[in-house]
Amino acid sequence: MMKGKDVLVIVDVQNDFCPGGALAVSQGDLVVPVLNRYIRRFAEARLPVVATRDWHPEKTSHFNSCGGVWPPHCVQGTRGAEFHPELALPEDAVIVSKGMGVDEDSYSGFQGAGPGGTPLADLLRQRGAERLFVGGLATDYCVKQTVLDGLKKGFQVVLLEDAIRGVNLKPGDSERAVEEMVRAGAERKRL
Ligand code: VGL
Ligand code: ZN
Repeated sequence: MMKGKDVLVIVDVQNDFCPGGALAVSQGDLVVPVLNRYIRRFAEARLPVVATRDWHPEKTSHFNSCGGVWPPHCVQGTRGAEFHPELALPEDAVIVSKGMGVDEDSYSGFQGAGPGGTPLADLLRQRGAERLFVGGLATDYCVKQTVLDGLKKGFQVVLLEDAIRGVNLKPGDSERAVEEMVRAGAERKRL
């Protein structure tokens, strides 16, 4: 099932996207126990774990307070921007931050950077990644864009279907997002 060149990519499992948060995704917290099982498997196999985070400044055109569509969320340094407290990230998980600009949406983890400002694609290539296992929040935004970019950049992608939840601004957005990812070449998988 997993092999040497696999990397687990956990997208934006942050308090603000979970129930009670500023941009809560319905049942967003339910991805946590599923992802924790993948984290354990990857850690036992000594395979890398990457966690992306939405990491916004206080003022950004991404927020409805500045002309965007979203209520302010995941502001750098706030509790809402922290990873869900039960997400059991390994010590050596690579954290990738995105959405730091004042004039960008940056839904894709591939628009983000890790330690030293290294872009996600470079971090993955440095680790020999060939296949990405992707789960997290939100299906119809950051998960979708991260999966589509990963495929464009030549990675195989396994979409962890029971470890994703969507915003669904319009009913059905998440289902359509999954279809789009599969059409683009993602493989779907459940625990
Ligand atoms: C996201 C909406 C706004 C996401 C981030 O992580 O999917 N969605 N910012
Ligand atoms: Zn955001």
